[in-house]
Amino acid sequence: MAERALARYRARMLRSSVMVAVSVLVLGAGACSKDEKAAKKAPPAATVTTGTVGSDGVRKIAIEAGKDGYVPDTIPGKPGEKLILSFTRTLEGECLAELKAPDGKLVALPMGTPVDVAVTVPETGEVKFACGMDMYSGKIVAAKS
Ligand SMILES: [Cu+2]
Repeated sequence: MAERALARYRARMLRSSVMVAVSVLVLGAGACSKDEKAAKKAPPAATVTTGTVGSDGVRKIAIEAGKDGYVPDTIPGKPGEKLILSFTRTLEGECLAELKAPDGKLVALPMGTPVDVAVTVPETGEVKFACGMDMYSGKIVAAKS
C-alpha cells in the first residue's frame, strides 16, 4: 500500500521534472530564435547612396512598411536633393495603410503595391513621415557635407 503510494509519488515527481525540463527547453529555444531574428532584423543603415538613380538623376529608395515599421526609417540625402521614396506595405491592418507624407498629405498604401512619394531633402535638419496614426515614423535627414 505504502509502496504503491511511493511509486505514484515518484511518478508524479518525475513527470513534473520532465515538465520543468521541457519548459526550460522551450524558453531556451524561444530566446535563441528571438536573438537570431533580432540579428537578422537589424537592417543596414541607409546612406546617401542607398537606392537606385534613375535616368532623370532622381534617386529612388525602396521602403518597406511592415511589421518592423518603416525599413529603412532614416534616409540621409544631400541638402536639396530630390528623392523618390517607394513605399511598399507588407503588413495587413489599418495602421500602415495610410502614410502621412513629408508634405503632410495622406497617401493610401495598398498591400504589396509600391507607392512613390516625392520629397526634397531639407537644407538642414530632417523631415518626417509617419503612419496615419503616428505610431510608426521615419525621416529624411540632411547629410552634413
Ligand atoms: Cu499606425
